[in-house]
Amino acid sequence: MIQAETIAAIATPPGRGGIGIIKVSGPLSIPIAEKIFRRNAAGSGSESGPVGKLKTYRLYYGRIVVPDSTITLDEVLLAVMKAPRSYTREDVVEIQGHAGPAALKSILALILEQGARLAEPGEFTRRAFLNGRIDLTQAEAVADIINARTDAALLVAANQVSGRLATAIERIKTTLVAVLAEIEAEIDFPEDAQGAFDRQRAADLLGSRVVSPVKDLIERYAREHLIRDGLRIIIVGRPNVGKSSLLNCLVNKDRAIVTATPGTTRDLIEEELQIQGIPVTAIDTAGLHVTDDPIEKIGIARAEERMDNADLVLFVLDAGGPLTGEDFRIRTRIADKNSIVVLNKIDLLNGQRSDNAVLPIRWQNQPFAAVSALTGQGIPSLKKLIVRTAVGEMGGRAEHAVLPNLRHEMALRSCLQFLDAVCSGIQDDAPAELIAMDLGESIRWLDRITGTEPSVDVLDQIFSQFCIGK
Ligand SMILES: Nc1nc2c(ncn2[C@@H]2O[C@H](COP(=O)(O)OP(=O)(O)OP(=O)(O)O)[C@@H](O)[C@H]2O)c(=O)[nH]1
Ligand SMILES: [Mg+2]
Repeated sequence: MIQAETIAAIATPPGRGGIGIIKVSGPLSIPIAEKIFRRNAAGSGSESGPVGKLKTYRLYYGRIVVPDSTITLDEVLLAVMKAPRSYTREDVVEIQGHAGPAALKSILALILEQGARLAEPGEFTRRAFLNGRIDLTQAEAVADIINARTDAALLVAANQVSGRLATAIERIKTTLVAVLAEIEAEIDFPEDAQGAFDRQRAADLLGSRVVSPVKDLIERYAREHLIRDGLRIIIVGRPNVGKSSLLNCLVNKDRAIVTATPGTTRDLIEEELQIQGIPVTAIDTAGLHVTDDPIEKIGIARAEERMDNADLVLFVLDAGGPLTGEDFRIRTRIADKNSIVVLNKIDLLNGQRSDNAVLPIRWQNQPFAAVSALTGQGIPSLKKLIVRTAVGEMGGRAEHAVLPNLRHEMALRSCLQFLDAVCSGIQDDAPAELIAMDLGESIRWLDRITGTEPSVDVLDQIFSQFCIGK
């Protein structure tokens, strides 16, 4: 399904850099390159052969020129990758030029003038999918590689690009298709196929080769999706308990201003860190309390707003003094949130009181950590607790390297519903036609994961998350 239109885009991030790359894909890519590329230095002798004669997968040195003029836009390296052996399976031309805000844009503009159009986000990868080079899970993994924030996330994505998830899905599907074939034989040729569909055997096969691997995948999503999607934690507490100090301690740098004056932090401060390979976004907030200060009020409103879409709340208390009414109010505010009580400043206790003696009894059966943001005491345990509270105990993680995303997980759940129907149909001796229908539905849900017959909506949704030029 080769597309008629030729698309082009700058594939490297904006800004200044050593080199930048422009990608062109489609039927016009080679003719356009022929018009604008010259394989010689400016002012030197004759022009070399047409670009169509260039060998595929080789870099050629030359210039980008404005056709019918003496204007040279840039000195470049150019590569031609001929269909079908290219990223999109179409003719692809890649031009490496100097990366500056103006340089690449002027080459791109020239290419567009010659009949290409600007590529949409993810359109190169979309073509790779539409032309059958990769399945949908592999296309999604390309975006995951680009977005990976930690080594563990990258490992998962890289494995998915090679098709590990698609292979796992195909394996499950093979069993389903075999069982469906047996049922259909019984439906179509009831006399000949006597005994072809052994219900007990089918039930066993579905249980071990289909239902349990599907459940495994769903469970893996639940346990490990944060490796890819990241974890958002928000640090809250009344003024001066050491929230900003805690943020600095977690990210290991002097990021937020810390002073002995309550009300130091007014805005949200966001920093990235990683804990056990999980990308974590930590947000420090303004101390929550009743105040007339208009700036603080805005800060507090922002903190409250962010609290609602955080995965985990770190509720900080000050071990240097008794709990206050403010602490109790915040405690009520976050009652329905996934939270950890962090008792800070335990260095002030001097071993006089036990760490959590200051906590009322009923607070104690929730995740709790005693730390000192000043000395770093207790921070490693807090980090472990953060992961445990957010994800539970993680298994082998990235080594499994098959990790469904939310879209896959939803399809797997639907598949599982039909599988349940199939299994109870077999048990209750339901008519073969009914069982076959449910089997067919369960197969269709698996097909949606790899994208055998995807809807345009699904494709738009997936590829719009890409950047332009990929
Ligand atoms: N002894 C001791 N002092 C700490 C510790 N953590 C923070 N402090 C001190 O407590 C004071 C307040 O710290 P911040 O980190 O600014 O507190 P905050 O909760 O961000 O305060 P606001 O932004 O005003 O809400 C500073 O003087 C810190 O040095 C700790 O673990 N031990
Ligand atoms: Mg602060």
